[in-house]
Amino acid sequence: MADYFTGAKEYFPGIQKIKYEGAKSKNPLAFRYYDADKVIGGKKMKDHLRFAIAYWHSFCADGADPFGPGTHIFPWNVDAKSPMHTAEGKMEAAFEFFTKIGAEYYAFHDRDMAPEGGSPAESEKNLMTLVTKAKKLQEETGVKLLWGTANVFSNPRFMNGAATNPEFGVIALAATQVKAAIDATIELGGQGYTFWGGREGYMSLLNTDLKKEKENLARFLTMARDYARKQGFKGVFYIEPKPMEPTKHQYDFDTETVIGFLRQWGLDKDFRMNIEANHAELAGHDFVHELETAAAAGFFGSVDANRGDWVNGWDTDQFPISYYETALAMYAIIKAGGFTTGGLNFDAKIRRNSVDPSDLFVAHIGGMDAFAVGLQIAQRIIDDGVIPGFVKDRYASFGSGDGAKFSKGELSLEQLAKIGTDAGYGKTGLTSGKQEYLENVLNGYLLGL
Ligand code: XUL
Ligand code: CO
Repeated sequence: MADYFTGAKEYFPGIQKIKYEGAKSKNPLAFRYYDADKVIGGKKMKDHLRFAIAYWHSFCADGADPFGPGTHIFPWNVDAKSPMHTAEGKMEAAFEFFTKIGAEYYAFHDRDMAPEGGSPAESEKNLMTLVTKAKKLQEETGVKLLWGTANVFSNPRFMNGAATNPEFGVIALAATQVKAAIDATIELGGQGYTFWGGREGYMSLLNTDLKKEKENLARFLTMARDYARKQGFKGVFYIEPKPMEPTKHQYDFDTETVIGFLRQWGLDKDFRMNIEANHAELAGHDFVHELETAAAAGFFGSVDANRGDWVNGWDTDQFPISYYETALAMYAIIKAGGFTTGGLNFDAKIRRNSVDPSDLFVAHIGGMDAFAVGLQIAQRIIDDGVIPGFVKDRYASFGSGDGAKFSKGELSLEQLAKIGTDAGYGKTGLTSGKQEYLENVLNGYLLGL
C-alpha cells in the first residue's frame, strides 16, 4: 500500500512521500532535521510540533497581488466542470499533499473548501457536501482537523466588517457562515475553532462607533460560543490577534489586548490565543513576546507559523526559516506545557514567482525542518540548564524571608517600605542582567556546541 493518498488523479506526480534523510542530505525533497518519530525530551517530534497545513494559502492563493493576477497554475482548476467539481479536485490534491508531506493536521475556512452559492442555504449545502468528502478522506488517511474558521472578510458584503458591521443585516449573514463553519468543524472532529477578525476594526473613527462595534463583537463571539457548546463542541476557541491590515486598526490588536477583551466579556474560560508570528511583528512585538504573554496569563493555545520580512511592514506570510526564532518559540512553547489542542499551522505562502509544483513541498520542508531544529535547540537550553538556571537565580530573593512574604501577599506597603528603610541603599539593585553572556550561550546551542 502506498504511504500516501491520491484520488483518481495524482496532482503532484513525481513527488513521493517526503522522508527524513539526515543533515547531510542534498535532496531538496527530503527532511534534513524533522524526524517525526525521534524522541526529544520524552516526546516524539511530531507530537511536540503538531504540524498543520493551511488550506487557503496552499490550495487557494494563486499568487495574485495588488499589481497582477495569479501566477500559480492549480491543476484542479484546469478542465473544471463546475465550482463544486473544482472544490472536490482541490480537496483530493490537499489530502495528497498532507499525506505526502507527513502533516497530521490541516486548517481551513469555509470558503477555502466549498464555493459560495447563490443563497446562504446553498452555500451551506455546498460546504456540507465537501465536509462529507473531507470526513471520508480524514478517515482514510488519518489526517485530522486542527481548526476550522469562516471567511467573513473576503466577500464585498463584509467590506465594513462582519460582527462589527454598522449594518445589522451583515452581522446576520456573517452568522450564517459562522454557524455552518462551527457545524463543519464539529462534524470533522476539529480540535479548535478560530476567529480572525480581519475586518473587525476601523479605517476611520470619523465614521465609526468604536464602543458599539466592540460590544457587538463580544455579543457575536458569545453567541458563537454558546451555539457551539450546545452542539457538543468540546474544543478550544481561538482568537488570532493582528493589529492592522486590512483595517487601519483591528480590535484584536495583540495578545494583551485580546486577553483584556475576553476577560471584560466573560469569554476567558473558552477562548485561547492563536498567535501568528507575522502578526506579532506587525504589532511591534516579536513572536516569542506574544507566546510568553499568552502563556503567562494562561491563554496559550495554537500558533500560525510564518514570518514577515524585517524590511517590509506588511503581512508577507513567508515560511519560517530562522532557527533563532524557532528556538526561542519552541522554548516558550515547551515552558508553556506544549501544545494540547493547538499546533503549528503553516499560515504561509510560497512567493508569487515560486511556480513549480515542488516549491510548495520545499517551502513546507524548510518550515518543518526549521521548527525541528528549534525544538532541539530549545531542549538543549533546558537540558544544559544555564539559561533557566540563571533566570531562577535572578528571582531567588522571592524564595525565602521577606521576599517570600511579599510573594504571598503578606506585606503591606508600610512593612515593605520599612524593610527598604532598614536595609538602606547599599549596592541593592546593581546586579548585572548578563544579557550578552546569555546571548552568547544561546548562540553556542545554535551551533550544537
Ligand atoms: C490573515 C490570517 C488568516 C487567519 C485565518 O492575516 O492570518 O489567514 O489565520 O483567518
Ligand atoms: Co493566520
